[in-house]
Amino acid sequence: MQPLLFQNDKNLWKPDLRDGELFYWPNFFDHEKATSYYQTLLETIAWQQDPVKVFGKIHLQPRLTALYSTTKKTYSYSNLTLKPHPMTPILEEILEEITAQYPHCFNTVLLNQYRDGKDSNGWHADNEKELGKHPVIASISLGEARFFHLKHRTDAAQRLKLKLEHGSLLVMAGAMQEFWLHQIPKTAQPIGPRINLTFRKLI
Ligand code: MD6
Ligand code: FE
Repeated sequence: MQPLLFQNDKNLWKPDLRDGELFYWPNFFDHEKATSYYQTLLETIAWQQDPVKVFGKIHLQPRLTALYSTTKKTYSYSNLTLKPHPMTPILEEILEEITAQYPHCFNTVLLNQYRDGKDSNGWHADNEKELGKHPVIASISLGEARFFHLKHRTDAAQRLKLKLEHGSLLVMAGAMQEFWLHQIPKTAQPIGPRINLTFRKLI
């Protein structure tokens, strides 16, 4: 582990990475608040499981998703076009808390629900045109902790694994989406659900 810096009473871990910026606050929300958000989101978000095409074959995505936005713009990724739901008060509240820590004009949130260890999210970068050149993405994790893997696209020595804890905030910025890939791998552990919210700015 690299050293911890302190900012606004919350531990910040900021590794010195080549070609990108990553910020991680493990205890962004206290346990009780994180649990309350987790329960509400599990019950109230319009979760869906979308089909995706992988090597020409149609599968269901190995997780549930939902898109919420202050705009009516659609968001396309993995050959999918998602039409957003309007933002809800709880999502607005989480968004305000994030921007108090990391000011940025996020307008859209993509939610993922990993129902158990078999659900996953394969190697990808969030580099869709609608996000602009060097997007800032803020990610909240709730529920079961899962490993998050990062690897540089061309420099095999640059790899990173971190455990995304209940109530944590991760921000990726700078050239991260241009030069790095990330994933949530499957795990054989018998584990419960995890919810992830990634706030973005759709242009
Ligand atoms: C997840 N997160 O944590 C998936 N992408 O379940 C992401 O794919 C992600 O956490 C961009 C920025 C932050 C993220
Ligand atoms: Fe991502």
